[in-house]
Amino acid sequence: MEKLIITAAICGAEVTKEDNPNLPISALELAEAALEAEKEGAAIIHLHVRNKEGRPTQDIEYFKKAIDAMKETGVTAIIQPSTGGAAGMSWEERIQPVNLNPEMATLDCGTVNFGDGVFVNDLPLMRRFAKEMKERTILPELECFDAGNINNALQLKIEGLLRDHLHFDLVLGVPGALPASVKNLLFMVELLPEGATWTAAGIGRWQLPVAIHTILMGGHVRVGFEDNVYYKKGILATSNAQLVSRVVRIAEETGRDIASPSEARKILKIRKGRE
Ligand code: KMH
Ligand code: ZN
Repeated sequence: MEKLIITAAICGAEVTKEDNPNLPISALELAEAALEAEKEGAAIIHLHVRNKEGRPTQDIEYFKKAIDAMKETGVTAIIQPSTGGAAGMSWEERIQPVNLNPEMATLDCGTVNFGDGVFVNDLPLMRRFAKEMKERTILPELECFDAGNINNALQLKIEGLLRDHLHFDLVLGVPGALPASVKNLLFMVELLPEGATWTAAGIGRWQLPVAIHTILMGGHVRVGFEDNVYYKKGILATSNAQLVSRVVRIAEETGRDIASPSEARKILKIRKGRE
């Protein structure tokens, strides 16, 4: 099996310090959390940023500050800004971090209910984001919250808006989208095109079971506070790194080695063919 790429989704847009006081929010906290997660085995940092009030923002200046702080702290992991932001944001607001030319960024592949809100990703929005990422050689992580989202991603491929290598993130358990279960994970994986790589993320109490099944199935794993703030029932996680290190332990017990950031770049064919 391919080495396991672990993504740490360290902050997200929805959780708050009230949910877990260990949530990193400022640029410095994000940088420290990213470095700690990388030291434990994360090869990708999925990044959201917050403004001074702690609310989600897609302001490029906040992304720049956080990414600069990460680089200064010594983070070498792939930094993957979100272009999803929070439900209700305009596409103009969401697309901003792409202008920093990251190696990767998320590309959300369909409109879904998201809790009480609606997370809008119609095809014209998806085309616009995909085109921008293709021109800049940014690898999109094709975020799929429901089975039909995979087909939307494949539509972009048919239209020539994606480069050769496709990488998906299957997010299971968002309230309003596809619930998390092993059956649904298998169902989604079977819809993926040959040669694609994939990560899976389970929301809330599903983070661990989705990770365990994904390790055995040959996919890659996303954990972190964006999706889940607990270590186990009733016990908050002390850090994103703690959630990463548990995945590393489980993977090692099953004989699956962990990909370093540079190995992850090779597996995902990041920037291949650039220049
Ligand atoms: N916060 C969600 C509404 C992404 O990062 O691209 C969207 C999200 C997906 O987190
Ligand atoms: Zn996100």
